Amino acid sequence: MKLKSFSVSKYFPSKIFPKLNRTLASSGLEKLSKPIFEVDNKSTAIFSISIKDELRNKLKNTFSKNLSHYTLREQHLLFSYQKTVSELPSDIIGLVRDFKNCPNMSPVMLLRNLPIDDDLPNTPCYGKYASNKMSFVSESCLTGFSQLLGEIYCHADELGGNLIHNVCPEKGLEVSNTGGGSEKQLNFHIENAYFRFRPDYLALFCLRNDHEKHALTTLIDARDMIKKLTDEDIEILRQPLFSMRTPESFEKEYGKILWSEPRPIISGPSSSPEIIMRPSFEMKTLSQNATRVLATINKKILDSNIPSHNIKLEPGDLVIINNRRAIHGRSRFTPRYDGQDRWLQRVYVTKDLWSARIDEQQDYRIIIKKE
Ligand SMILES: O=C(O)CCC(=O)C(=O)O
Ligand SMILES: [Fe+2]
Repeated sequence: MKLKSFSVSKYFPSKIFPKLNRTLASSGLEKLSKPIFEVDNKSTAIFSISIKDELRNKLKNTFSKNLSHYTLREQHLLFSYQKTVSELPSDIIGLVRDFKNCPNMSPVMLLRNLPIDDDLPNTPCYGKYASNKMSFVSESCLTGFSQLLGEIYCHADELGGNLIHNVCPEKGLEVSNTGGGSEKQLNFHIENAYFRFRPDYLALFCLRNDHEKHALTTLIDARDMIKKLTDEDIEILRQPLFSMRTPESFEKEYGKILWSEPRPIISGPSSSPEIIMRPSFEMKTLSQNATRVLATINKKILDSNIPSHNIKLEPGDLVIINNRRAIHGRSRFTPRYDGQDRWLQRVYVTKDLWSARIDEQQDYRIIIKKE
């Protein structure tokens, strides 16, 4: 059998990813007669891996043995983590580690054709438990892969303090700027810009798409954004002139709107900038120049001058977004509320829970810090 040569440089042109020249440990691939995944790197913003049916079936078999509902949290997380590490070929684990560590790599990773549960119940309400879901294949994929990147956590004050958020259209929230919205597009944002402790990644696993398959998850790479702005505009974005509003999903619990201390929108090296941004109506600007630059960005996004990328999530797709390096959103779609609506499951991932701790904290994965 001819060995398939497999090196990262094949997938990442050296011009774009100069630091990535590690040849993947081919241990997983060279023993196989046919590859069990395929890599597609047409875009520098999204790095996509398609899992072949053979590996999907193996994962499904293993994950269907995870009988811990995610309310039995640590059992569930330990099972999915350990099985993900032991069932995946080292090449895929290597790519996820590169995604985590390499500042030049794509900010978004898409894993396709992962297993989902055979018997899915009706799509639940936004943020509510799917209490009649009796197997945990989707949750295991979501938490297993996410834990290759760090620790999964949630906020006590958001969506009932659940570790896994069911992101589904909810009656009455159609035009809201939340995960429960549908009829209005969800504007570009990072997750939890209001907080100092923010997720490094958010992971979304698709169980159902919308009936008409119109919903698109939208993404902008921060590198693409600053390439399209003048030095003068970027200098303004680097100043702490932008205050972030509490996400709507928290405001119900807080009973009021809060604003963060002023933050810069862009920080760090220009080749790998960090971005903190919400839609304009969820940010207060502290100078006229700051207001003007935001208007410029919004116009450039509308005119497609700043490139955005769309992913039509299919059941079994897992998208992991680096929340420091990309902004994301969602196009509009029409819900039917017939039990078969769009259904994503979401987790927040941090590289380290340490900076979220406060004296009153009871549970290290459930954050109660309000700033
Ligand atoms: O529905 C989507 O595709 C994205 C939703 C989103 O922004 C989120 O859950 O944080
Ligand atoms: Fe989001």
